[in-house]
Amino acid sequence: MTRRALVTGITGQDGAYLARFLLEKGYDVVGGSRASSGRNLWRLEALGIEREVRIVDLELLDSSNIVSVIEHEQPAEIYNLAAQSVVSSSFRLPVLTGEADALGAARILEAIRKIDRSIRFYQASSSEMFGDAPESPQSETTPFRPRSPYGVAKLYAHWMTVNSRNADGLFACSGIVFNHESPLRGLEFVTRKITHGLASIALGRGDAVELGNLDATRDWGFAADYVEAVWRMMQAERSDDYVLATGQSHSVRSFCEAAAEAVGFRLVWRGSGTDEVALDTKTGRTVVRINKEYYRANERISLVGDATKAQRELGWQPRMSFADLVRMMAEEDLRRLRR
Ligand code: NAP
Ligand code: G4F
Repeated sequence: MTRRALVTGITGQDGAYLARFLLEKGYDVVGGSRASSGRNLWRLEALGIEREVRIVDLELLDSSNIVSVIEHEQPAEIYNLAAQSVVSSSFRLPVLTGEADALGAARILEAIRKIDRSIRFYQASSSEMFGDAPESPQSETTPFRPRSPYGVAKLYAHWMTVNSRNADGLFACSGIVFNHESPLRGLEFVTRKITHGLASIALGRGDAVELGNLDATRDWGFAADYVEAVWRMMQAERSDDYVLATGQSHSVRSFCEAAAEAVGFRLVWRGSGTDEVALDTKTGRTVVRINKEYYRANERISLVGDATKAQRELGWQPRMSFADLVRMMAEEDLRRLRR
């Protein structure tokens, strides 16, 4: 019989890649999307799968809606990817972020407990839960010290997932996932902001890209690699938690340099602090400048993951390198902008 999966957050980056992956595995994919945001299907369209998934109204803030979707669809697996996922916004919207990212997961777990305890559950947890971590790299045993309302909300959902497994016996797993990017990444995140911004300048449109902390580092992988690990977690004999990461960290500055090269610029940095700028050596044009608005309060700079457990137990390793990821994103932005 065809296995049915319910993917919350289907309109997001990971929702689109996971839906494509599950369809390739022969799943019947039901995608949850909140009606209130106007159903933006561009990512599913970009992957050519918008007609292959069935979209249902699913709002994380509404328990009764969650219960009726699960009762009606009877999925074998639920992947909870929906979230207010922008860390900087969570400082301005701490309560909404908690409602969606913390209580949203709790609402789904409660519904599973009441409707059908055999439904498998995946929670999209985040490396932001580590926050001011006492060690680097971070693994499943690293203590959590979140430094943003987003990290705090995700930590609640993570512990509810762990508790549902340990206290209630549900199959509930959590991916403690480090940053993963793609051409389908939202423009509010730094990687796509850079590739889209530099591609626009290269095509003669747009002004310098304005960024915050250039020396912030992240462990950046490719989103399509990560959804495979998520699926593997859900097929395991027993549920558990896994860090998903590349183990390599790069700075925002080096992301800029790689993206600039992919669109035909060569960068030279001038000045310091908030006066620092990047010029293209060929044209002398300023292509990156600093805007204090994008500096983040409370940020711990070095987050890098140790995914040894996922490699050992799930046989998973990310495939795409940092250089290939940046080039692919920049080239895809050039292609889209030319169209
Ligand atoms: P994304 O592109 O921002 O997608 C988020 C999805 O959640 C969108 O489909 C959005 O729907 C939906 N959503 C937001 N609020 C909702 C609500 N109240 N009810 C129902 N749906 C709601 O995020 P992503 O990058 O794909 O990430 C997927 C998940 O992994 C998120 O939970 C994120 O926090 C987590 N995560 C991501 C990363 C990463 O690097 N990408 C790393 C660690 C963890 P609309 O289209 O209606 O806005
Ligand atoms: O791209 P970002 O906004 O991603 P962030 O905050 O790490 O969050 C993403 O990854 C998390 C995994 O740990 C997810 F849980 C979360 O949902 C989301 O997908 O920022 C990356 C880094 C930060 O250090 C930030 O301070 O880039 C730095 N940065 C510098 N200038 C900037 C900018 N970030 C953004 N968004 N915009 C800037 O102009």
